[in-house]
Amino acid sequence: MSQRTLARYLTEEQRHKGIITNDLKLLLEVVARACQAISVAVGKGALGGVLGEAGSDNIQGEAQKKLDVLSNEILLEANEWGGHLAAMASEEMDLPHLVPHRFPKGEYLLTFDPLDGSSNIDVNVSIGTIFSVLKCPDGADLNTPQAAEQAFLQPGSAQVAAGYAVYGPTTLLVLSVGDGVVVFTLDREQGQFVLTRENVRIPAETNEFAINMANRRFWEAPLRDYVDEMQAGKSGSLGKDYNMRWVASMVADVHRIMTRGGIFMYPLDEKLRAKGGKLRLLYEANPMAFLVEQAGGAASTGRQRILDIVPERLHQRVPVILGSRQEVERVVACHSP
Ligand code: P6P
Repeated sequence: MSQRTLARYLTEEQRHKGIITNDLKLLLEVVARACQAISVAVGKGALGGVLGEAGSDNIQGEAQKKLDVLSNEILLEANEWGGHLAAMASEEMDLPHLVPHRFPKGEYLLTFDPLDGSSNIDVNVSIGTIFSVLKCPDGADLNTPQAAEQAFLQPGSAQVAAGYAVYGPTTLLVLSVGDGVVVFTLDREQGQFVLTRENVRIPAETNEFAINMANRRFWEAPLRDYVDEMQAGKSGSLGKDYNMRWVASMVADVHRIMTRGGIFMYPLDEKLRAKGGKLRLLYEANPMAFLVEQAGGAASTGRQRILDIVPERLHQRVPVILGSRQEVERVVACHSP
């Protein structure tokens, strides 16, 4: 059987399921091509002169890596001209980026973390691009970047598509348009993404958890007690031994969970309480929550379903507990009064 490329998958979804418009198909193909370009830049590393600091900070007050800035520029330039987008928002930009007047505007909004896990770039650990697609509300004020922010403040349940690329031993594109989760592998010789896995399902149970244990002293008691029980293994109340992984690259940790199950936790902790959490809602938590739920998993702040949160700010942060549904539900239950 001939290979099913991304273009063929999207065409067939459009033809048979009627859940993809031409503009959404173009948007996703453009984003995929941008991820291919980012994959090439990431793969060059020191040979491409793209390692190290860019010498600037983003709105998060985080020092930007050269590849953060380059990846952001690749996504902006790729998406400006197609006529499928009204505006974009990125972890690396304070305000939304409006489609320039010289290009037609479309009906979609795109948010992205252009290169997530960039602290891992210089140590050659998997990193990735996370993206989320929303419909632009009718009548949205897109006259200025400041005014355009309001259009993005939609709950994650309003997403029409979400995905991530993971730049690891292979470059993968993991995508959902609301019809389950599929995985494409980049065929570097042909220069296109080829469908390699359909109907991704996250096992409901797991014995593997992902959390940065160095923050234990800052966690709220319910979460701390739960993780202690995971560490207690068979002799504890959970009655089974657990394994732990922490890549410190959300895309890599989430992809492991999409592949074999697990629970990923970046909970609220005392040093982050004022900020609301570590991970950003619009372009990290929401797209990952959409994908995880589409694969049968669950995604919560510990107290609320992530996809139900109505954002108040573009770069709002939230606690994230996501992955195998039974495990997430147990963690949520331990937060219940
Ligand atoms: P820590 C990467 O900077 C990131 O935003 C996520 O990809 C990752 O899960 C988390 O931060 C790692 O945070 O505190 O363990 O370095």
